[in-house]
Amino acid sequence: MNAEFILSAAKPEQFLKTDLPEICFAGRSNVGKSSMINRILDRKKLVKVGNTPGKTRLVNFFNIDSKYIFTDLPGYGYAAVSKAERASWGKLIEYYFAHRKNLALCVLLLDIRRIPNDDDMKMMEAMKSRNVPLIAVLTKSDKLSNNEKAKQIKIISEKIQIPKENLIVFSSMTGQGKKQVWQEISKTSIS
Ligand SMILES: Nc1nc2c(ncn2[C@@H]2O[C@H](COP(=O)(O)OP(=O)(O)OP(=O)(O)O)[C@@H](O)[C@H]2O)c(=O)[nH]1
Ligand SMILES: [Mg+2]
Repeated sequence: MNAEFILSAAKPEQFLKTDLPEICFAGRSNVGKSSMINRILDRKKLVKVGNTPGKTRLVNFFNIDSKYIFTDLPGYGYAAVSKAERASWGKLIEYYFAHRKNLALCVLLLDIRRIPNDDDMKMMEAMKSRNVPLIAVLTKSDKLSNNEKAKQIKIISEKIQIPKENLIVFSSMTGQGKKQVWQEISKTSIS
């Protein structure tokens, strides 16, 4: 599979112009968005992975086999971000979900170890405001024991009101969940 970085956008005018079905990845800063994209494409360094949270500040567009566009959205909830930056992030995201015509699938990433917070719930609402499928992916599953995982899956499922069976448990380290993610992606189309 050919995966290629196309462009980074700091403002809506710079968003990629395309008719391909687009899959967006969003979640808290440091949740593992960039790592997930690398992992499902089997490309170690296609997307920069940060040691410092808040690494991805721009909307990054990738062309996947001229079949899909993957969009890595900038993370939210990073404390050391100025008010102005937060506001510009908000505008960018709002615009993205309001106007992205080719949006075909939203992927909400949640750290399996955390209870989704207000920011996560707001992101989910933004995604739901569009009538496109939404999948919730619980990242960093390698960090928990099976017991702890089961507990967290239940808590998160109740909080975000998505049945447990529909949550995708994922690890960029082990590749767990990769197949399920591709199953969802391959169902996408733009109506
Ligand atoms: N153990 C483990 N670590 C992970 C996993 N996914 C990501 N990480 C680590 O978590 C940190 C953040 O990962 P990124 O992929 O940069 O996260 P991001 O969501 O893109 O972060 P921002 O771009 O800052 O919003 C990095 O140190 C990754 O190596 C995972 O599945 N398992
Ligand atoms: Mg990132």
